[in-house]
Amino acid sequence: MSYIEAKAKYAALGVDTDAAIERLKTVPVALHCWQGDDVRGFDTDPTKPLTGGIQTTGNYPGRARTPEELMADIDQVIALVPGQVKMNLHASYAIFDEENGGWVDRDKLEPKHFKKWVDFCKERGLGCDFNPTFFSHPMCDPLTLSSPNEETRRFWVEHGKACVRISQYLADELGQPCVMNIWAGDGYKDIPADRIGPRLRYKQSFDEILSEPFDKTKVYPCAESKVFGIGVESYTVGSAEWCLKYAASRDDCISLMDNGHYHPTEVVSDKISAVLAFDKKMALHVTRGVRWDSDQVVLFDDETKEICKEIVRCGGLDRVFIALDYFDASINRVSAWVTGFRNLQKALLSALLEPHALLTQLQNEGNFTKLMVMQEELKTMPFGEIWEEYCRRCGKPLDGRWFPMIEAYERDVQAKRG
Ligand code: RNT
Ligand code: ZN
Repeated sequence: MSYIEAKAKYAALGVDTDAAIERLKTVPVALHCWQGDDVRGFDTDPTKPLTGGIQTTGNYPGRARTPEELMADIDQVIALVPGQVKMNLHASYAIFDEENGGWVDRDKLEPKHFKKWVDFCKERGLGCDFNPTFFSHPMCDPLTLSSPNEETRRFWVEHGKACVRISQYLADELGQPCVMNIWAGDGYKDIPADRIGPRLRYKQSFDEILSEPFDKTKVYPCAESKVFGIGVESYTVGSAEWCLKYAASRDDCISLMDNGHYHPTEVVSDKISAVLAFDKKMALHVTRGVRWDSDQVVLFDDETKEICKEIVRCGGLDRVFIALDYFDASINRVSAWVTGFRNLQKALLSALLEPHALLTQLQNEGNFTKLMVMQEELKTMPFGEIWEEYCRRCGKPLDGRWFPMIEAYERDVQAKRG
């Protein structure tokens, strides 16, 4: 079947495939820098384990070890994915050199430590999101923003404020909004004696961080919740309720939902409309948890598709900041990045190709029989033809054509890394 024939099949349902393709081209999806080096960053000893309840598993060769290697790998990803890429950095990816005075600790970070990333983004026409890094650092005691130790808490508040200034710098330099996501793995392995103390200190710390001036039309702070982490099984300070309530309490902070951060039978696809019924904007981390928040590569699977359908159906393409968040160290890391990014694009495109008005009408008429039949038949529409056309119009390789390039890159570049 050709694109023309597939387009006609969709047109018969009232769906304009050209419009879907053009719309998707304009939707930014944030590419997480941390898939390339197993969340290690450049500001601490790379041999120390990750902390904060997150873990990478696997030791596939070819991890990026320097900013140059990471940027080269990101260029490979950009070459192989259709759609509008936006960068997403963690503070731990600050680049220190002689020119900017060398290493400083996280509470002393400045925009100049991200100048090379700004240059990288400018050369490629990308915006950039940002994340303070409240893990994998000697000042985690192990708590950070909720620590009862005032010296620890202050250090992390100062880090958060520095990150507000850096986020403002990224937004100003790149001319695109900067989503600044606050996630800290604060919590306890075992049953706490005091649950409200840490939550009150967490609130105070967020308030202090957000007291740093920023332009609310350009910088979007978020609170990312979590149900539990490895070693933090019994209690998480920044729980779902805490984060929703915190975001609701101010006009300059939004909710970020990571679909690995809920009980296994809960789905983020059902939560998006609940948040958008109240808030103008929200943010997502799209990942894939297998039995736990294992942060595996995003697939073109049911929940990813359902999340994207909800974004489209809620009119959320301009309201939901979409970011990827996974880290698999057991397969080629560039391939992992590309696979997840392309799958999210596929899910967004297939969501844009659904006759939402028609399906909603069936629901409202109570015609659940026909609704089920239509929903099922949509699954065998010639989506692959539209996807190929989208890749062609973005000037990016079709399925089947990009993986050989990864194999060549692995052989010529990644395999030569120590
Ligand atoms: C951890 C959170 C968080 C991190 C990144 C590295 O469970 O999902 O978003 O994955 O900040
Ligand atoms: Zn996340």
